[in-house]
Amino acid sequence: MKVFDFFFLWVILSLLESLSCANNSKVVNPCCYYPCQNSGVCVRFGNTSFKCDCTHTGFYGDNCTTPGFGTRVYLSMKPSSTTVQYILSHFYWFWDMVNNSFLRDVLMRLVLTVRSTLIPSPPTYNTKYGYLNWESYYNTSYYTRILPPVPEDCPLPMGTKGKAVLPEPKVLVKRFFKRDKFRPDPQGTNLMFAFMAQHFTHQFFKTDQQVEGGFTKALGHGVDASNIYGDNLVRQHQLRLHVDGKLKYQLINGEIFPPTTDKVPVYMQYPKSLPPEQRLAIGHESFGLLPGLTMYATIWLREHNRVCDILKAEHPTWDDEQLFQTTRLIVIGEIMKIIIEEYVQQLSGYRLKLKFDPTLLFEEQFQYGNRIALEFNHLYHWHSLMPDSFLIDDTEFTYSQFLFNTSILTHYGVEKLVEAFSRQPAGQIGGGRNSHESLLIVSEKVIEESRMTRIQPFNEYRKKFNLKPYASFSEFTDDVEMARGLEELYGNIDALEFYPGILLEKTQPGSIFGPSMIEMGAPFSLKGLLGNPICAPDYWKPSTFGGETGFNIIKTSTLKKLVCLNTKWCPFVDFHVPPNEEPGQQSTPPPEL
Ligand code: ACD
Repeated sequence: MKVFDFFFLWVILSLLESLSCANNSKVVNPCCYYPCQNSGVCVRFGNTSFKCDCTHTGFYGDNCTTPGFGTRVYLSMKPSSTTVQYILSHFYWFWDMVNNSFLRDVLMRLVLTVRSTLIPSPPTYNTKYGYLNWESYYNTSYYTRILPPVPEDCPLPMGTKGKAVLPEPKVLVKRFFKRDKFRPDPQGTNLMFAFMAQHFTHQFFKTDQQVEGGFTKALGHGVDASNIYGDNLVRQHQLRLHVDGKLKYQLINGEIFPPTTDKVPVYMQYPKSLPPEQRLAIGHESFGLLPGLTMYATIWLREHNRVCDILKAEHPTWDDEQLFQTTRLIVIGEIMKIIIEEYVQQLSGYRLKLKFDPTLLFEEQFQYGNRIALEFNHLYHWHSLMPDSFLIDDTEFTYSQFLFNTSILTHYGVEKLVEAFSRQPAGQIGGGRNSHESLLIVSEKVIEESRMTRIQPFNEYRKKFNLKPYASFSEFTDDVEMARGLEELYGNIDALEFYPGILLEKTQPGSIFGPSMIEMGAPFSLKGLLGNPICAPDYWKPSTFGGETGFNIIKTSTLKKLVCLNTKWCPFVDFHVPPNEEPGQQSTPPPEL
């Protein structure tokens, strides 16, 4: 072949190749249409083909839309989630009866199993991998994902629907999240709850900001009390007294408070201007931010040391290590008891009395273990709980007076803070337009992160959690201005993002948030709580907790006991604002041990 012929052939081939590339670039990845329903898995074949894997979904057909016989029967009998919510939150007389009978256990077991089966276990996807693989399972530094990321090669940011450019996060939060006038939660949730939410969730939501891509620093993936003991062994040992299993502390007027960083030099995030004697050293490095968090840190520190004394009295031969480790397990159990029976109870608005009893699952198919999901982290951004200012003992604190002000705790003491936070209403979480201006930046960051991590549209999550996708923005919200604004910015309801979707959705009448928050939040929560190792049959027995005494501390734990067994006087304490009454009236002496 002559050089000229060779050159000619090369030009032709290059032309053909670039033509075929141009054609390929127009080929849309079929999985960008989210063609597989009912949890079917989309797998791309060749350029333009796909298959839905419907295995174990109960459906079959090209798009997993045809129910099998069993599924058809189940679906025809299954009440809608709205009906279930309605029944659970009405008919007092009926629930009074149920709560005092064996039916309480039957229904609680049903709640736990139905909710938990919606969470894949072992976990599946993560931000890097939209398909199953070993790395994704094995590398616990990732948050897991319930739905895979939007494929990288989709023509539009949310797949194939909506606008080519997503709305500016700043615009979204300013128009739809910003508070005009404080809207209290109609369920009566208070700041004691709001600070518990923040204190509790930061043990398992700890996004690694140093690296992009959905990573977490909270490797316990659940309730491990790392917010009290630190998220690594070095920090834990710095915080420990190494005597009788206890944590280090300082005494102020004879009362226990966390030590300061000049004595216990753990890394804490404080402004440079804060003097060393005001820098409290706590398990979680950011808990110096709010007096509500340092208050809870103090309560748990006192509780830990109180339980150590009880264990030591029964086990004088135990060394520091065994006292510490066993106390930690008891504290984890107490947290879970209070969270399920009081905190989730308050959120749910249910008349069914929720119960923390791991034995309910012993005869059921249930996988112990948990992996925190990125979607759970996003939906749990409940900053609208925060008020416009903080009222303590008739003094009003603005945000700038409140933030990083650790002297509020040491000046007023735990009792007065508990009383104040239990009396002050928190904001309604859902429905939008209820976030204090200074917190809008957090929502902005969540939206940015959700784009970087390519979280699928809100309607895809509605389907995943067995809810009907919204057909329009006016169905999604009754706020006409918001519906119009979202339509203009997103162009299509199927392109609405997950985070704005779950937080702006219209709330049920008299409810703290919309139905999607309950239907998506509950499975993550209950699987996360009951999947904790202490709930497994080999752990859930007296010996794990040092005997019946320790086991009973867990089984009888309440928020009121947690506070009042660790304070000089017993303030009004609840996750709910008090019924109309004069301040101070409900304060009582501490309960008996
Ligand atoms: C149910 C019970 C009621 C559920 C009500 C609301 C759920 C909504 C959001 C999540 C709520 C609380 C989260 C609490 C604990 C999280 C624990 C995570 C542990 C890793 O209807 O099922």
